[in-house]
Amino acid sequence: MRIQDARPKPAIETPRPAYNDGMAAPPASPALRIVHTVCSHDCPDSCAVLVTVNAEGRAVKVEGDPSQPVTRGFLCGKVAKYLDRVYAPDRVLYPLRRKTGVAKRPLPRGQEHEAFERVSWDEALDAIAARLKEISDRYGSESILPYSYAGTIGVLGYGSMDRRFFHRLGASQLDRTICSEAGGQAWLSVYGKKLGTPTEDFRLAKLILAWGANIHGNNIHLWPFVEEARRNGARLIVIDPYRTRTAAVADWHIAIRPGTDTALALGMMHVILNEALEDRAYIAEMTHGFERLAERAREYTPEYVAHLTGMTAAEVEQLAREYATTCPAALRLNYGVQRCENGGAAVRAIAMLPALTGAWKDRGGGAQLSTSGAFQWDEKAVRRPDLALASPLGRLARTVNMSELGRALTELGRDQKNGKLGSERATQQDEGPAVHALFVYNSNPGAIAPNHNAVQRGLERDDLFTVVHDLFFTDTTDYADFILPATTFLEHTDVQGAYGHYFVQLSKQAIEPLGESRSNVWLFGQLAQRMGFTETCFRDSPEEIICQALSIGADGHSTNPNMEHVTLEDLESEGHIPLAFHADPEKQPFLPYTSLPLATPSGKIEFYSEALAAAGLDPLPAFVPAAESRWSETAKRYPLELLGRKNDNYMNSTFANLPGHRKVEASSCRRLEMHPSDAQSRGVAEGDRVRVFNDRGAIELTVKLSADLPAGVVAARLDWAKLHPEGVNINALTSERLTDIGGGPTFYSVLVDVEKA
Ligand SMILES: Nc1nc2c(c(=O)[nH]1)N[C@H]1C(S)=C(S)[C@@H](COP(=O)(O)OP(=O)(O)OC[C@H]3O[C@@H](n4cnc5c(=O)[nH]c(N)nc54)[C@H](O)[C@@H]3O)O[C@H]1N2
Ligand SMILES: Nc1nc2c(c(=O)[nH]1)N[C@H]1C(S)=C(S)[C@@H](COP(=O)(O)OP(=O)(O)OC[C@H]3O[C@@H](n4cnc5c(=O)[nH]c(N)nc54)[C@H](O)[C@@H]3O)O[C@H]1N2
Ligand code: SF4
Ligand SMILES: [Mo]
Repeated sequence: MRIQDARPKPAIETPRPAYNDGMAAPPASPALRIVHTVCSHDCPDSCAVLVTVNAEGRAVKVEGDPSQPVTRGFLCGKVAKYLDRVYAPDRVLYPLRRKTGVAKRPLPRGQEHEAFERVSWDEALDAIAARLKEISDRYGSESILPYSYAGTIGVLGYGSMDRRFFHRLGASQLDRTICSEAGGQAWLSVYGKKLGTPTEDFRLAKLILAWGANIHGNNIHLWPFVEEARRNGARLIVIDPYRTRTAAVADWHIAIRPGTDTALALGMMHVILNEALEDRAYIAEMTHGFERLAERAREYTPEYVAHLTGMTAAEVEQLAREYATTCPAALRLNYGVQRCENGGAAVRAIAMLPALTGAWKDRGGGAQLSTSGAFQWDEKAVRRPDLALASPLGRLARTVNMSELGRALTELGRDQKNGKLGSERATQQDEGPAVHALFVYNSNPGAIAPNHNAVQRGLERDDLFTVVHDLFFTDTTDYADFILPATTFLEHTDVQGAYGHYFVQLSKQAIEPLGESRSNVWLFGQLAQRMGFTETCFRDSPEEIICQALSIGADGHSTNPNMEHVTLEDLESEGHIPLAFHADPEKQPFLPYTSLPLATPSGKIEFYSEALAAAGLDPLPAFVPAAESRWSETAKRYPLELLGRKNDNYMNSTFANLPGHRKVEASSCRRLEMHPSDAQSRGVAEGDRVRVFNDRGAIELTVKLSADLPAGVVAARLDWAKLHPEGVNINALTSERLTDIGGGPTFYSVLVDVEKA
């Protein structure tokens, strides 16, 4: 895949330690080699990982690349122990088929092998292809549903050959909303593109506002920059109902009530405008709809906002003043706030703050939700939606919202009258066949999907043909007809951007796939051929798809925006290359949203969105209490708001099976954190076993009294269901209700009650 670099190299230098040529320190022994890979887990940091491989081809060490300016030579606790995952004794290393007559039920850990038998890849692929053909012929190709998310966020692993395969097959399309769609769509409605303050520039801020952002747990490579800023006098304010490790070390932790962020942001605007702290010139030049926003903000007096959020009016005022008068002010908004029913409006309102104060103008100011919009891969070439025309449908298939998997598996195609499956974005998903085949990869819906009991009822259907491609026996493989072994990022090649920095990175295969494990690209290429798909794109190698993603031109350079200086050869030798606008931040800092036009309908920052109005939504942000919140009818029966949060030492459900990782989270995973006042009123004490329940399900947990969250709010952690005695996890309580914008899940708008078990 070496491509000659014809053009002179542009003067782009990534900071490198003096001892090397952009890669790692020289290996200690000549028998060792060091390979540049990229951590492909669903994390904003996308770390550059150097893998040391010994003469036998075994990876013996992983470390953060010191020459990558965001990775800075360290890895998080999860991936520092990565060889535990790669070489885990319980990895699934060959294809497995369900034994005849064995029902689909949760299997106790360690007993999975009894339900499955080993088969060869040939047998597995032939049988799967035959079954998919049969199902497509009998029920229509849309009765096949792929289900994938972010097991890997590499461009190839996340969505390339798989998308080609399912488009050509005519399978239902999956609306991948499970994580960030509400916030993502909300941000786009304001700014048109997902760009943000460069991570490295946070060190220049004088105020850092972490809003629904657990930096310590979920975004650790931002932390050194926060620390540097604080050493230079910056204050850190954290807005999170839960006292995270980040909140615990902040200068000010605002334990806001869940789902009330829209009110707080509008209240801040109220104060800012009342005290004339806005940046009139920036607003006039760069924004659209200011007057109407100002009118809306007038309703949100500090007193009203205090009543909603649980803060005092004086605190709302102080926060607004501090934010608007400190310069540079950097906002780290993460996706925590948009996992509530009102989450889209919340992200819109918060995103508008730096536009109101002009904070974007200062280096080290502005905001970051995601940087992903800067990476403009050639998605059409990689995913080939045009192949849908060659499918039996002759068009793009219907779309099914992944946040409603339970309904999709149990209701779709059965009762045409049952409400809308899948948000305002859905097109035809109320129509069409029931799901008869489910193909899961890059995801563990048995653990991570909302309304676990509905999902489980769906997965248990004996008329559902289920294939799962993963590395372990997960909560989902228990229901599979076939389990196929997948690779880790050490075992395949990929190219990757990031949603928390501005570097393009190449992840080179460091070791041979373990056992008979195979990458996503290989799997779907093989299956396509067994299905008789003759298009040559199904035989593309990973290297060829990387070239397509980068749109490598005749001269060897990428033709993607901001990647024109990137060649494969440079990527191979350097591992990571900054996007063009981030090549020399000292000389040319990147200040997003400081010049026009933007990619919004008006070309400006949209306080007021005609597009939302046209979609029948409120064109301005407004606080609307969630159907499951302390203000709703349901609260009379289930008065506690539940936060079913992530673990600092897992990645959603990933890593939960590894003893070393589990040890660190063991105590938090089966715990219900509860304010002492809520415990007292229920006669519950520290260490008691309690039943946490609502109409959808129940789970038993052990009480930990905690003043780390407001009264009326309880918290627990996401875990594998099968590691609990009753085979459920916290998603037994969450619902398939969708967010106001984007059709996202509402993991953090959940009401429950608690009683002694
Ligand atoms: N260690 C670790 N790192 C991860 C992950 C992981 O599971 N573990 N997951 C990865 C994934 S998938 C993602 S999407 C990213 C981003 O992850 P984030 O979006 O940062 O993740 P969360 O932990 O869901 O939410 C952040 C914080 O929001 C808080 N929160 C909940 N409800 C509200 C609310 O109504 N208002 C406010 N202000 N805060 C609220 C939560 O208590 C939490 O501390 O992290 C990634 N990184
Ligand atoms: N209660 C609650 N539920 C949540 C959340 C929450 O905060 N609370 N967070 C939500 C969020 S933000 C997200 S993003 C989702 C995450 O949902 P998922 O993306 O499903 O996340 P994981 O649990 O990490 O599962 C990923 C699976 O992919 C597998 N995998 C890894 N690499 C590969 C590969 O190369 N190929 C294949 N075939 N498989 C691979 C892993 O082994 C793992 O089993 O969960 C959501 N669910
Ligand atoms: S999970 Fe995140 S912080 Fe950890 S190594 Fe991967 S990219 Fe880096
Ligand atoms: Mo996520």
